[in-house]
Amino acid sequence: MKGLTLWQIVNVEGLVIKSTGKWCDVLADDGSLVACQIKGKFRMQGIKTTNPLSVGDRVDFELEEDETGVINEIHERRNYIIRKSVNLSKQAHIVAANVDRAFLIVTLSSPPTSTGFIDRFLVTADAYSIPVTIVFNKVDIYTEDEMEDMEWMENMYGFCGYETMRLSALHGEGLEEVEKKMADKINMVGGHSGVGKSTLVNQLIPGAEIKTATVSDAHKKGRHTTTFAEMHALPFGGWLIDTPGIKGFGLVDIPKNELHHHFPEIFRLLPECKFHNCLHLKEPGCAVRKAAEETTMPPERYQSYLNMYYEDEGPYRV
Ligand SMILES: Nc1nc2c(ncn2[C@@H]2O[C@H](COP(=O)(O)OP(=O)(O)O)[C@@H](O)[C@H]2O)c(=O)[nH]1
Ligand SMILES: [Mg+2]
Ligand SMILES: [Zn+2]
Repeated sequence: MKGLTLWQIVNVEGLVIKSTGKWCDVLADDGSLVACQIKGKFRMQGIKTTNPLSVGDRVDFELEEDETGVINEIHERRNYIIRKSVNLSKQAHIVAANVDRAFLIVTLSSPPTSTGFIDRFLVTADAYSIPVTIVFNKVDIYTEDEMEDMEWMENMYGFCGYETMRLSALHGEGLEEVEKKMADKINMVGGHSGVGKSTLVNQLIPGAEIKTATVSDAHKKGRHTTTFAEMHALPFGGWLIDTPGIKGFGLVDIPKNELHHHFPEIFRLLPECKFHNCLHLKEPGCAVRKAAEETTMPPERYQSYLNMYYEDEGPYRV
């Protein structure tokens, strides 16, 4: 903390870029990196969490004489992603907070990504209030048929209001557009295994895969854990959340009668349905069913909605 004496420091503000339980790395607003601990109890309403804070959190802390920090305030979150443990139903783990955008990496082949998976991802992201950009990767290897399928998906998701991009992470084509979108924001990347997430991350941050010890490691006791998310600084500004082994958001509770809120093109037709509480199933005068039948909205998306509504027990998982 250059230029400040201890008694002048009441609260320093910063961003949590790594959190492994008790200790975390906080990038203070003056640019210094401080290993911080949490003081006292932080509780979230409604859920019990195994970790009180996560990467992406903005915090206030006080600097101690040994140059570590003590966190005394976690700022209100714009959004946060939680992961519920399977066996302890009430326990949840906060994976990341204040995420600005998710990039869903999709491939038409090797491996193919189903629209069912894409739609589930979009629904859960929307439930978290996280905007999504759909990135079609490996465009360098697509056949003519696959290019046509991609164009069809671009049109469909474009109609719904989603932004799409084309990328060849391996060769760097389309990379600049992704970088522009990520700059100065907190970003995350999702998608099936094998679609090119690691390849993209390595293009964005050369050497990102090489894990280096950071300040909080020196204060940590016990075994190193790799299940916590980290934030990598993007060389062009902004952050990339690296969540080991995560392809989506995990579980999210969406009441069945609210599922249609998370299909933007369905939800915007609701005022035209005969009943204000129409769920677009068998109701008479449903504008959504009519639009799907007349293909003035993508019937595939309506089918996806029905699949999720009828087949999924919920909570939803991607
Ligand atoms: N042809 C081609 N191959 C790619 C591209 N991006 C990634 N790959 C390859 O796809 C495979 C899986 O990539 P990886 O980044 O490990 O995927 P992840 O499982 O999502 O992290 C690797 O063999 C990559 O070289 C691309 O744009 N074009
Ligand atoms: Mg990978
Ligand atoms: Zn309806």
